[in-house]
This record gives sequence, C-alpha cells and structure tokens, in this order.
Amino acid sequence: MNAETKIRNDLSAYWMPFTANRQFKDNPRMIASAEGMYYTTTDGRKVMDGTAGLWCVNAGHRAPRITEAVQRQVEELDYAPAFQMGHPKAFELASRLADLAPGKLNHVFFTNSGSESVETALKIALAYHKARGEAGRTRLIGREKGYHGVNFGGISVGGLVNNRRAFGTLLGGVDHLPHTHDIARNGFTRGQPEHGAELADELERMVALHGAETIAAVIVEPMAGSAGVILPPKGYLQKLREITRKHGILLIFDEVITAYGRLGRAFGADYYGVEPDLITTAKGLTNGVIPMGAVLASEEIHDAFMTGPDHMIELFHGYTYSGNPVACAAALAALDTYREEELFERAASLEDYWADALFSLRDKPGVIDIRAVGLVGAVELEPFADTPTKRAFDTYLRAWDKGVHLRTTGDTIAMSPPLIIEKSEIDQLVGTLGEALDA
Ligand code: PXG
Repeated sequence: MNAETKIRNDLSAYWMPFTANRQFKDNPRMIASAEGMYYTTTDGRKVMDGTAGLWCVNAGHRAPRITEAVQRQVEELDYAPAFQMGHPKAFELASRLADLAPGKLNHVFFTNSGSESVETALKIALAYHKARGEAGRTRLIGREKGYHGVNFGGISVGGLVNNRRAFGTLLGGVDHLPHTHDIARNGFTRGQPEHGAELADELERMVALHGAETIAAVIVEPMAGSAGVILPPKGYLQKLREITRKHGILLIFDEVITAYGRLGRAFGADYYGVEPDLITTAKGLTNGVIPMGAVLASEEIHDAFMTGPDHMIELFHGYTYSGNPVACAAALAALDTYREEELFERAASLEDYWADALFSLRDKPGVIDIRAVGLVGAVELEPFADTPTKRAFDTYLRAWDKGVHLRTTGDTIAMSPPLIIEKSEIDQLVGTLGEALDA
C-alpha cells in the first residue's frame, strides 16, 4: 500500500473481529470486489473463494437476482417496524422457509445473525417448557467443541475454550456432551464415521445425574463446522433424537453452516434424516448479502405459546431488525436462486468428486486426517510441536499467495466453496492446497 493510501485509509481504528489485528495490519489482505467464485484484491489479484465468504455465499458472489432484489427493495420499502407491525415479504419469506423446512418445523422467527438465532432458540426452549407448566426445565446441554456464535448463551453451550475463557462465569446450569472427534478410530473415513454413536448415550447419563425434569434442550451442530468439520458418527444424531424425545427434552440443530444447500440438501436435518424441534439458521439465508437469521420452530412449540388473552404478547423477544424488508428481499431472491439454479442438487451431485479430490491429498506432508461431506472439506495437519495453529495458518497464507482463499481453525484447513463451483475449479482449489502443503 502506498503512503498516500495509508494516510487516507488508516488501518488502526478498525478493531477487527476474530483476527490477529497486528499481524493483519502489518500485511493486510484487502478485497476490492467479487464475482461468482472469485475475489479481486485491492492490488488487482484474482483469488478463488474456497470458503464461500464465511460459509455464507452459497450462490456465489453478486448473484444477479439477489443484487437486483436488494436494489429494488431499498427503493420501495427500506424499513418497517418489526413489533406490532408487518410487511408482506416477511410473511412470504416465513412461509417459504416453512415449506422448505423438514416435517413440522412450520414457524419462523427472524433474527440478524447466527448468534442471535442461537440465543433466540435457547430462549424459546426455556419459555416453551414454562408455558407448558414445566418451568423446572432450565438446563441447557451443548457439546464440547460446539460453536454456537459469540453471545452469552451461545458461548455457554458452546465448547471452544478460547471463545469462553475470557468471559466470566457464563450461563449457569449448562452441561456438555463429549465431542465426537476421534481420528484414532475414524481417521480418513469418507462420509459418516463408523465409531462414536455411543457418545450420544452420555445424554442418558446426564438425565440420570440431573433428572430429565430439569433439562430444557440439547443443542448441537449436525456437522460441527467451526471446530474443524467434525462429522456425526453413524447413528449418533438418531440416538440423540431418541433420547431427547423419550425424556421430553427439545433437540435444537444449529444449522447456521449446514442449511441452504451446504450438504446438498436444504437442511442438514434432511441430509441426516433426523428432525429436530428447532433449527437455527443465518448465513446462506441471504447468501451473506444482508445480515439475517431465522429460527424454525415446530408446530408444537409455537402452539404452546398461543394461549392466554389475545391482546398479550406471547413471547417477549425480538430485534429492531427482525424481518427487515431489505433482508427479506435478499433472502427471497437467494431462495429463488437456489431453486432456479438447482444449487442444492448441484452440491449433492458434486459431493463425490469433491471428496475424491480432497482425499488425493492424503499423502501430503503433515496431513493426519481428511474429512468431507456435501461441499465441505477439512484437511487436518500435525501441529508444529511448539507453535500450534501455525502450520495451518502458514499453509493458508501460501495458498492465498497462489490465488486461493481457504480457512483455518486450529491446525485444520477448512473449505466450503460456493455451490456454483465447477469441477475444474475444485481441481484448482485442491491442487493449490496440495502445492501449499508441499512448500
Ligand atoms: N452457529 C454456528 C453453527 C455457526 O457456525 C454461528 C452460530 C454464529 O453466526 P454469526 O452469524 O453470529 O457469526 C456460526 C458462525 C469459521 C466461521 O470459519 C464460522 C462461523 C462464523 C465465522 C467463521 O469456522 N460460524
């Protein structure tokens, strides 16, 4: 960056999220524009987006229908109050999502992010039990290595220590299931791992310990993204469903990453064939264009609130921007794009090609595991003994210099390209990662 740009665009004021700020500002990676599968950097380089932004740009960048819909919407209705007031697109979007959602998940609460969707789902779970006269059900159960956003409920049920340890005592009455990451037994398996369904039985132990009548909900990502792409062992989610149902505990799937085609189906719940009581989403809902999240709730949960006098607010919860008109327009156009371009089907049809490509890296230096599902992939590296996370981040930087953007978490490299990716681009993405691993 030249001196003139530095003065006009000082980097110091912006405290960047989840970023090594000092390292970044010493050597910034700046995006000027994007289209389809590619970013263009401020210094004019074309870089492939191997991660669909932060797992959100499922239809690729600047998908024309979405761009136009947003432009039209700001001209027509920019904002309408979300409380005690409505506008047609919010109802249309909710109906569309209810149609798309599995089974009885027919009611939709709008938020502005994945983190807010998680807080919303946890609060709905608690209030649901209270509404049914089971106010003693206050315990929430998450899972080790879980990522449920960064707000207090989400980090309390979440299981990534760096996201928790600086932030005090968090929510009380939370317990965690064991994670299912087990390279020793499941390393280099394609598809769902064989071993680990029994880890869901830990929920029975928690029920025995705490009493089912104290437990409100279990929240898990059907496929854990942020922790480094951890797949559910065969039968694991089914077991969680059976045990929660047996004990009257709600099951929440956090599908902020897995929804909207990432696994080749509308929802991870469809892919794994397990229907939860609540689903949290965000990201791909608007293709990342406008912040928005949505919580899908079952008939039974919704209907439990629709009692009492008609004039009373049933759920004391909501956001200024819940169902924002511009966000709704973006989401409707994103759903149209997914359908008309058959992007969920496309992701499903590429699943094997994608996994084959990734597994071709198995003999590269430092690779200790490879995982793939839908259009998600992970390559886990043996950490350097004295500097964990450095090996993956160095690999990431080398790939960036070679024109491919990846994502690292710990010593795992994660990939989640836009669902529009071509086979030749899969070859390029994985080939570049291979070169970066060799270097
Ligand atoms: N739940 C899950 C399962 C997520 O993956 C959130 C909640 C929070 O969403 P918001 O919109 O509040 O950020 C997420 C977000 C990564 C990465 O590269 C993952 C997320 C966000 C940023 C980076 O692993 N997941």
